[in-house]
Amino acid sequence: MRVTTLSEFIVERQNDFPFASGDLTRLLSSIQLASKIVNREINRAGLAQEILGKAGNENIQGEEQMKLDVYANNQFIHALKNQEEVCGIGSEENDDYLGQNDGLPSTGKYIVLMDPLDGSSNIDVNVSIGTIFSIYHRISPIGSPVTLEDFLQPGTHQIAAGYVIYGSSTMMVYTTGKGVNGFTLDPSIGSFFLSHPNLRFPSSGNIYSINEGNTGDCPEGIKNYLSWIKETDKDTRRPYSARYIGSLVADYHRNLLKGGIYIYPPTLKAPKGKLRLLYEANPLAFLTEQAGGLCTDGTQRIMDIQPTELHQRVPLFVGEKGMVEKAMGFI
Ligand code: P6P
Repeated sequence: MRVTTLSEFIVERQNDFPFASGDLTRLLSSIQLASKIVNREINRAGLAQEILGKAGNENIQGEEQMKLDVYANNQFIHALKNQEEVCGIGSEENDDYLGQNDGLPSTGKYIVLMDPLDGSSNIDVNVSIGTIFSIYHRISPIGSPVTLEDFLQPGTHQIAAGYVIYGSSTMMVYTTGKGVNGFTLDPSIGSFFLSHPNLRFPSSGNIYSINEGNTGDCPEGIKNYLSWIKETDKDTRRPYSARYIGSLVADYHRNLLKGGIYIYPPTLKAPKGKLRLLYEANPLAFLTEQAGGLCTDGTQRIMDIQPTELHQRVPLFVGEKGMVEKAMGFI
């Protein structure tokens, strides 16, 4: 079978875009580059912290040791700035969006929203973590300063979305609206290779991912659903299997490959859920629908939600279509 690298794939697929001038190609390639740099730092984080913790707060190059999520944020911002295609960046790590005052060109056509390193608290215990990104065309005129409205677009306007999972292997999984494809990094070469073409949610899965410790104060319907999935019924593949890593990208990726549902419900502590609409729920929703799944806030399609704030939170029900529909039936 011919082996395709991510770079070749991006170029081959740029023709999916009418009038593609290669700028989305360059944007996706800059994300690829930053993910390789972040991957390298993550893989030595434990080692670096162990050794460098004794040598004071410096890393091997003598630079100030940064928290990895700040490091990842800086790397993705730097890579995106270099491409001149991006006029605005919204990041989980930055209270406000980045625009022309932060060195981004007003001539850029694209908006990028990202969680540069989700689940970073898991690094210290060597659990998989991830980067999540979402790409839009700007709606303000090219050449003008980027505006908040450029970022507050519904998920249906996304032109690309994806994640990088830094796990037992490092993978990039993304869509531009023509299906979902997964690429695995060969660290000995430094290239991502197409390893999971045309990913689809299997309908044979029965994994459910939720923090059961949070469900004491969640809506009654969800408690009833959680009782239903624990009953024994072969025809509906029950009881389901509980798998919850506490790292969104890792839980999502496993459920995409094996079939399952991830739920972060409204709780007393997080009445609107914990996860962020713009750079967690929407990109995963785009991937999910492209992979034949369903992604809602429990009542409506995530991608139909009109955002009102950069960091707004939403409840999240995401995964295999039939499983999500069943869960929604209990709410
Ligand atoms: P809880 C990590 O902090 C995160 O944002 C997601 O990666 C993860 O799925 C979720 O929060 C875990 O939250 O409340 O179960 O610890």
